[in-house]
Amino acid sequence: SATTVSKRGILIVIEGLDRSGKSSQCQRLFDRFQSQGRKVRYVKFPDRSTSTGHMINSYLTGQAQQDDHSIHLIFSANRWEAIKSISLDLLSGIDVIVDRYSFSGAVYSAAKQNPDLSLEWAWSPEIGLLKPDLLFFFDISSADAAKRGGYGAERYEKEEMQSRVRTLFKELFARLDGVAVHQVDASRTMEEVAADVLSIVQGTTEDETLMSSALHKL
Ligand code: FDM
Ligand code: MG
Repeated sequence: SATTVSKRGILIVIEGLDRSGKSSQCQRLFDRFQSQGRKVRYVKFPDRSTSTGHMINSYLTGQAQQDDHSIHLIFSANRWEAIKSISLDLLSGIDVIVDRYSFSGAVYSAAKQNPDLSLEWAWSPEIGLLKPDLLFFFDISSADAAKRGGYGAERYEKEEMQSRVRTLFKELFARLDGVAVHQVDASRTMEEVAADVLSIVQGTTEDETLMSSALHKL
């Protein structure tokens, strides 16, 4: 007459620069989990399919202009509108793999060098979102990243910007309490990176707590 309580899913986040291989590794991990029979969902931020996502897409492709603060909050809203569904999935035992999250949100905006937009300010709207159970930072120099086929035409896809983003990622991770980061050397081959990611994922035991905790202030 034992009651079976199914374990919740784990929230895995991969962060990094453009061209660091995040999306390929998320896809690999997703396929791997599926082939193991795990229930898994893949989420990418920004989610360009929603109405906030349309605004973000127009901004990134240069079709629309936005105040720096305003677009920042829209990126954050794009996560907040998804978080209920993510937490319900986690509670029902689905693992969720997330390609970019709050950390990108804070550092890309802070990297714009708008003196009114500090890293602290940029982090604030993320407070209260779910904390990842497992956080990866794919580290690659902006020069090595640029060698991978060059940057595209979207806003932020410039080497100078990417280099500031990389510095800010490291600053943010150093300053955040209670968020453990697994830094992965993303300049290596897909296979080497995948092997690293997998060994870290396999070494992670499911959290016994019912829900993951929240992101806190800087
Ligand atoms: N980006 C991404 C932000 O500026 N804020 C955010 O909150 C997020 C999630 O948008 F340059 C930036 C990072 C990148 C651009 O992301 C589009 P993708 O991963 O290249 O689609
Ligand atoms: Mg991109």
